[in-house]
Amino acid sequence: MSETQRKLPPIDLRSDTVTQPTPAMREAMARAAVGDDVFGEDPTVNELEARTAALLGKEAALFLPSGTMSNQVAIRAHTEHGDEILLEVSSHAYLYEAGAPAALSGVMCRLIPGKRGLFTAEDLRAAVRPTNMHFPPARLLCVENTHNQGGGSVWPLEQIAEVAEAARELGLRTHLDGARLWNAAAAAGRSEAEYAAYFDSVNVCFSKGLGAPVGSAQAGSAEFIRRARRFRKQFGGGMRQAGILAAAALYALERHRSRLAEDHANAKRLAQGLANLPGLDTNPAEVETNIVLIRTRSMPAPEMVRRLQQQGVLTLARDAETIRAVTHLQVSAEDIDRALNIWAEVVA
Ligand code: TLP
Repeated sequence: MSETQRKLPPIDLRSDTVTQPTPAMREAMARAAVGDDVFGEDPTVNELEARTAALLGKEAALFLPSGTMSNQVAIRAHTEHGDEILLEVSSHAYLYEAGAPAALSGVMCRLIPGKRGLFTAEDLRAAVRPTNMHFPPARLLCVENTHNQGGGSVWPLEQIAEVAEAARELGLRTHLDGARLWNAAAAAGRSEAEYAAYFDSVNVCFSKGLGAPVGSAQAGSAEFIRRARRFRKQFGGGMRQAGILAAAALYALERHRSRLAEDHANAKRLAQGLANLPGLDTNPAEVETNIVLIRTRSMPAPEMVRRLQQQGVLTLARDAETIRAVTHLQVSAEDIDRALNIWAEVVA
């Protein structure tokens, strides 16, 4: 390691969840008017909920502590115990939420095979079982956009329309895990509301690409959000003077939503650089947003992650042969170039 590299802070590409609130965001948090949100009296939370509902073109929204709770409150509010929900095989709500659909909602998960997290109306139809006393009733379809395990893949709006139409014909309710819907909208040149229009409920996260420290929101009809609010309380997510957190989310919506294209350009820059290195498989054409998947041929992914970390580049091993790198607010183009230099040393 060179002397200059040793002195520089690490480049953290593990996730877009690692961002630190900026000084201006902290000031907005300190200034926030607050009240008891369980009583509905926090003006800043109320403002954030109204703003999120308007952005997504829904009647109402609900502020929640995390994307996981937001997805799971949606699943609980849409279903009864013993129902079946349909999700893509590598979706976050199925893979990475600690078994919550079974534990909290008592539902069966039926998995839809996908390509980079996306599937077709035909795939959905093939997965839904007919109405029959022996089968759990299929109740809810969950879609993820962008798709995390798909490498930040973006659903074309037309494909969403076809899948949503099939879901309607099959009598399914629909939920969108839009933890990174902001990124999808920016990349597709669509509004978040255009995507949200196809779903009964939508989760969005403020603590990923937007850079707020905490918080997600769920949007839907006023009636659905009333029901979701009860389950948020039941799951222990009723917060009190949460306006301090909502202020960060509002700040992030105003100031950071418009800069996501920078993260996408940096992810592309990283993928293009990595594509030129030996022993790695990266496809820059598949990098649509802020997530880069890198297949490691020369050594196991966890070993490469360890060596990169020693040199000040933090990444995550997704599995034995794939590394995930995510760009965000606190990663610059210069950081990407520095990371590429270090990566070149590691594979050499
Ligand atoms: N994803 C995190 C980890 O949990 C893997 C990450 O680093 O990407 N939906 C999607 C699509 C997500 O990617 C995540 C978080 C969530 C939901 C859950 O959000 P949180 O972490 O706020 O519970």
